Amino acid sequence: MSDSHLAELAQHAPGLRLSTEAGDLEAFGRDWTRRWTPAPLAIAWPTSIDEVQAIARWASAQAVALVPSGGRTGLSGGAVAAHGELVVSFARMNRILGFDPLDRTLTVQPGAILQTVQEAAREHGLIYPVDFAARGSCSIGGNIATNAGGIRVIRYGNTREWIAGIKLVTASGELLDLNRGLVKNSSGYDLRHLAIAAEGTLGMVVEATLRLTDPPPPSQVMLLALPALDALMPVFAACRRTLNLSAFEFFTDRALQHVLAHGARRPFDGDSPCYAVIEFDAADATQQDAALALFEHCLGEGWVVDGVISQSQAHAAELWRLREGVTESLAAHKPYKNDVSVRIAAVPAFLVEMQALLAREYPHFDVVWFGHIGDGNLHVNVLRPAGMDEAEFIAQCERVTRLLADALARHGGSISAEHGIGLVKKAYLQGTRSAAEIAIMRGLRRAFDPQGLLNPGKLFDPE
Ligand code: 2HG
Ligand code: ZN
Repeated sequence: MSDSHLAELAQHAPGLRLSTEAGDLEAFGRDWTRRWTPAPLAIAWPTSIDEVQAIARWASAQAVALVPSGGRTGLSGGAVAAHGELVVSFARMNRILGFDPLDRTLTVQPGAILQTVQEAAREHGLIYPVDFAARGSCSIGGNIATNAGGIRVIRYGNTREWIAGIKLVTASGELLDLNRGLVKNSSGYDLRHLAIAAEGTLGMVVEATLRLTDPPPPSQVMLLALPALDALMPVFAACRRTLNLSAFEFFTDRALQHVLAHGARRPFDGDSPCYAVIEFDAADATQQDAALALFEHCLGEGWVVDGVISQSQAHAAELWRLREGVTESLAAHKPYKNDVSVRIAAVPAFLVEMQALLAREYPHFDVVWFGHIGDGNLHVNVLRPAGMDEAEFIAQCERVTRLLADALARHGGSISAEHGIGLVKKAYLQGTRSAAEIAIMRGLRRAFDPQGLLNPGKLFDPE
C-alpha cells in the first residue's frame, strides 16, 4: 500500500483526518491486550456517516482491510491492527444525537463513551443500565461489537437487550438502517442482532439507538467473606430467593491482595479465600431487614464468615472498588485472561472441575479469579511468573486454555462470555460453536463482506 493510495482516499473524502505518525499508529493499532505489535497503514478519524461510507468504498476498491476502532479497552485483540490495515477510529463521532421521551431512546454516535451515555440518560430521568469498570473510556460502538455485559447483567441483560436500532456501513459502503428503533418488527431476519457481537466483521456501526429504562430503587451493597469458592453458589441461591438483586459478583483473596496493593482500603481484619459483592434493592426497612436475615442465615450455614453492608453511597462505591479495581490492579502484569461462562445451573459442577484443572496446570502461577458469578461468567487472570519468557508463558497458558475449552464444551459453556473472540480466543471457537454454526457464520460474513476486508483475522482466520 503506497502513499498514493492514501492520497486517493484523501481525495475521496476531502477533509477526512488521516495520520501515519508513529505515535498514532502505535496508540490506535492496539487494545488492552498489548500482545501484538501495532502496524496499521494509517489511522482515519471520520466525522460523519458519509465519510465512513467513502472510506469503505475506497477500501473495497483498493482491497484495503479496515479495523473499526472505539475506546480500545477490549481484552481479546478485536481492535488490534497489526497487518497494514486502515484503522477507522470513531473517536470524533462521539456525540449524543437525540433523546426521544416517548420511545425512551437515546440516539448516539458509535464513539460515544459509555459514561457519557449513562449521564445523558440520567439528565432525562432515565438510565442506560449497561455498566462496567471501563465505562469512562469504552465506546458504545465497541460495546455493541462485543455485546458487552458487565456488573448488572443479572438484572438488565447484556448490551444486546438495549439496542433498538443500528446504522451499519457495510464493506461496500452501503448504509443499512437496521430496525429503526421499532419495538415490534416481525419482518424476517433481524440484521441488527447479527451486527451485535460481530466484532466489526459484518459492518461498521455508525449510529445506535439505545433503549433507556427507569432508575432502580435505592440499593445497598453487601460484601461477604466466604470460606471457599464452593460457598458462592449456595449464597447466590439464598440471595436470589430473598433479595431483588442488581449484582452478584465475586473475587478471590489473590484479587483482593492486588487491589489493596493498588491503594484500596482493606474491608475486613482477617483474610478469607473468597468474597462476594452483592447489590440489592433496599428501599425500605423490610428489604434491609431481609438482607440482614439473609446474612445471619448464611453465617449459620457456614457459607459466610464475615460481612459488611454499605452505610452510604460513598461506602457502597468503596466496596465496589474492591471488585471493579481488579483489572486495573493487574494491568501492569499483562495477565493472560480467561472470560468463560456456563449456564448458572451448571456453575457448581463446572467450578469444581475448573478449580481442579487450574490447580493442577498452574501450580506455581498467581491465578486470580473474579467475575460475574451470578451470570455464570468467571474471569481468571493468570500472571506470568518472574523470569519466565513471555512467549513461553503464553504457550503454557494456551495449552491450559485448550483443556479449559474441552471442559467448557462438556458443560455446554462459552470460551468468551463478554470480551469477544478477537484474536485471543479464535483457536477455541469450535469448542463453543459447532462446525455447522461456524460454517453459517462464515457464510454470513461472506454475504456482508465478500472480500473479507472488515476486521480480517478476528473471530476466525481469513478464508
Ligand atoms: C470485569 O469484569 C471485566 O472486570 C474485565 O470484564 C475482566 O480483566 C478481566 O479479566
Ligand atoms: Zn467482566
